[in-house]
Amino acid sequence: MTANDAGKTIVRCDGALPLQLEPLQSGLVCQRLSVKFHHYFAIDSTNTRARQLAEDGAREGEIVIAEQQTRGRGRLGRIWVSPPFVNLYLSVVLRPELPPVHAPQMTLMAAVALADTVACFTPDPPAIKWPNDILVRGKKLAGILTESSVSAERINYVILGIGVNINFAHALMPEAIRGRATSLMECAGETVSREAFLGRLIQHLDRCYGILGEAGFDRIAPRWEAYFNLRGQRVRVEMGDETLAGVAKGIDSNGALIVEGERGQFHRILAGDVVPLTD
Ligand code: BT5
Repeated sequence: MTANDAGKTIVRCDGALPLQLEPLQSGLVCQRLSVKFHHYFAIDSTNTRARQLAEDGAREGEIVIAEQQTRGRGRLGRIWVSPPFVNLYLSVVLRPELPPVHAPQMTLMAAVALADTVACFTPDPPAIKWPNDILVRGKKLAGILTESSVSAERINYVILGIGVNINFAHALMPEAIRGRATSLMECAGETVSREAFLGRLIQHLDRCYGILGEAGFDRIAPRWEAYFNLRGQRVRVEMGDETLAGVAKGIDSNGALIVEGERGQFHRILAGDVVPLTD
């Protein structure tokens, strides 16, 4: 286990233990990912560290994982709340042989793997909110932050950042997210082993990534659509200063969201936040 300097200042939660990664790693059987963990007690952001490793030549399947993040990131400079020892914060280095235009498919592939894993641990079915949220009972349980380095013809690397609330008690969530967030423990009514979840997640990622590489996105898309519960519903899409309203139709072959506008025109959304409309 490696621990950076920041790790020395961490405050241990009551009875909380660091992840036991050695036994987990020896039990993993992966086809595509040759898993290697870089384990930190505390780090600013696992995505930032994974980027540095990828720039330095890290191999596909190297995973930065931390017990706590001091500057966990969401999209567009948002914060990912990352308290110590209760959740999972990890970033996987991938080097897909895909044209850059297909980079967004990686987020959707990861969302399927994550939803498949969540489904093993909670009685309530997970849903995917395009493009990167996993919801249970309408509340956010996990998020994905994908960051890519691309050149004109190829993807150099993709950092797949995943945050999952595992044993995050509702009462301990900051007020800003309490009304909209949940955790596996809150859904399942009991604590969940972080190692068990991580092991399943890596197996599902290995499988979905293999399918994407060998059979293409056409095999992943129906799995994604099965978790997408906003098809046919009126939504508002917020894209920075721009907003549009319409009916969510599903995704296209590159993972863009298709929304039918008020006058019947179709919009391809590449990035944004989707808000269901009830009226
Ligand atoms: C995301 O962004 O959902 C991507 C989250 C990715 C986090 C992982 S952790 C490992 C890796 N390293 C990083 O630094 N990041 C990745 P977005 O869709 O922009 O959602 C961010 C919003 O989710 C925030 O503005 C809050 O409203 C909410 N949020 C923040 N922390 C949360 C939490 N722990 N659980 C549920 N919701 C949260």
